[in-house]
Amino acid sequence: MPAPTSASRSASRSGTKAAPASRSAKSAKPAVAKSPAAEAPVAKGPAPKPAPSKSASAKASGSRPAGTKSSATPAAPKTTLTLSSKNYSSWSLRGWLMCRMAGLDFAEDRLSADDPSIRAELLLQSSSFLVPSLTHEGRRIWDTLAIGEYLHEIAPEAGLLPKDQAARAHCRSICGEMHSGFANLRSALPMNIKAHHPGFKVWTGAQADIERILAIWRECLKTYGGPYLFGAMSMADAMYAPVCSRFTTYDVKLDPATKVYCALILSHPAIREWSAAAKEEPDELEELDVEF
Ligand SMILES: N[C@@H](CCC(=O)N[C@@H](CS)C(=O)NCC(=O)O)C(=O)O
Repeated sequence: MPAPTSASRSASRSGTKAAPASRSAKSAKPAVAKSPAAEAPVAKGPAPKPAPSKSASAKASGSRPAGTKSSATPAAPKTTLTLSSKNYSSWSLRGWLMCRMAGLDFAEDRLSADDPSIRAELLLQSSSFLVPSLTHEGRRIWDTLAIGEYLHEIAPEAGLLPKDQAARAHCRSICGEMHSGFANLRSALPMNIKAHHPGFKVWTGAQADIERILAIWRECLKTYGGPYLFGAMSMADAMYAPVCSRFTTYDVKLDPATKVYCALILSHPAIREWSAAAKEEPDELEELDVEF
């Protein structure tokens, strides 16, 4: 079982909460349904199709054809995505964005990491303490890559993975690299949407991670023509979205192509919605709010 992250340890010690203690189970509507490019600085390339499969939306939301008797149609199990702080939890953002891209009709189940009873509940939902964790049709899926792969299976038309086999393999490779790597970037530049540190001094180890990420982006944008990493929006953009937020928070210098890509991601309606909610979060985690 993984040890709690510094964020959760900090929350326990400081008594602050990473998210409201009460659950805010909001119904989430697909935000990627509209053409994201239409509202983004670079408007080319196809928008991801959100059209959820029956399995992904109608069944999940428990909807049934008008006129049918409720007794004849048992309510479908609720679809929920368990998350923690929208300001600090980069993995929550990735999982949430993927669910939106897949057009999933889900409720958010936001848990505070510092309450023992809530942590016990989280443990029931995922065999790790980690978020995000998706509950869909009575199945529990945790770990962001597993969630992304599952969403691709239930809503293949949403394009979380590219159609072309070579591009799909490339996409999985860079998602995997994000999932298992860049530890220096994560620890030195933690996601903190509310914060801004102009002139932030990046240490060498984190700078090497930044260079690698920028090289990945440049290669994708050149190979697939943008505006997203694989042309249309894919799982890879969700995996790297928190990096765009970190680059803004810590004032990381970017070349024109990667700057345009970051602006595209950060101006996406779903990301804007997430960031607005993050900024509304009242609580702060001291360890992640150090003065630089
Ligand atoms: N490999 C996991 C990483 C998830 C992760 O580290 N989540 C953090 C939040 S960003 C977490 O749940 N930490 C435990 C805690 O805060 O108690 C995934 O891909 O989902």
